[in-house]
Amino acid sequence: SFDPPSVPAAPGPFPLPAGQVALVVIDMQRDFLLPGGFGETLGNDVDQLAAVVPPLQRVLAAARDAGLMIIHTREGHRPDLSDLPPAKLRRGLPSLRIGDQGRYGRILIRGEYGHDIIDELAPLPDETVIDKPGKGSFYGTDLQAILTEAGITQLIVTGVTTEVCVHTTVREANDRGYEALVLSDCVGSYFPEFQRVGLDMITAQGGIFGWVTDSATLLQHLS
Ligand code: TIU
Repeated sequence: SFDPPSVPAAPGPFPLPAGQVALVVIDMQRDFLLPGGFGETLGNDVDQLAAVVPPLQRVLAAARDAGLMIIHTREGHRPDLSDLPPAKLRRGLPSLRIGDQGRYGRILIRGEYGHDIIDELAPLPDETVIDKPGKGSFYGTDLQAILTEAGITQLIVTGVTTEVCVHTTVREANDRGYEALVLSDCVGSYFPEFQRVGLDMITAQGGIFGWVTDSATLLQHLS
């Protein structure tokens, strides 16, 4: 019998059928990773996310070499804020709100320097960039249509933050019938305990909404 390629993961092997796998890089934007961006205005220590960049650079390079579809997402809003629900604008006690002028342009607004992806992980011209108004990558976007058109069934999910946009995206993907593998060292949280528990939540109950492995294990099995 013929077994499709797979990669060791928790709670079990994650299938990597040829031509059906995409790498998803979530919200690796200056607004979340650099001081002076949206993440810091919310009161977070952005240094917590820096460790994700080197392993994610290696995975992105390997995925490009392997010919995987590459999808980058960016959380943000139209300059006129017409896609920003008042409830999201009002949320929390940030030092600057979405749309306010910050160090890198207007906070979380499309077209601004801070909204774009960090130089280390800049998309190539033939890669897909999804602009999303929410935490999930499916809500309010054409991601599902793009995946269907490309025949993708398996998502390798990376980016920030683990318990917010990564979780929301993986849960949305699971409910839509996709299988999602989260790379533990390629996702990051501002909160170490949320990173640990966020990963545990995915694989508990027999993998209730996904799989988890690390970048070194994936790189050994990506060809
Ligand atoms: N605040 C936080 O942890 N995350 C977000 O607001 N968005 C993403 O996770 N991208």
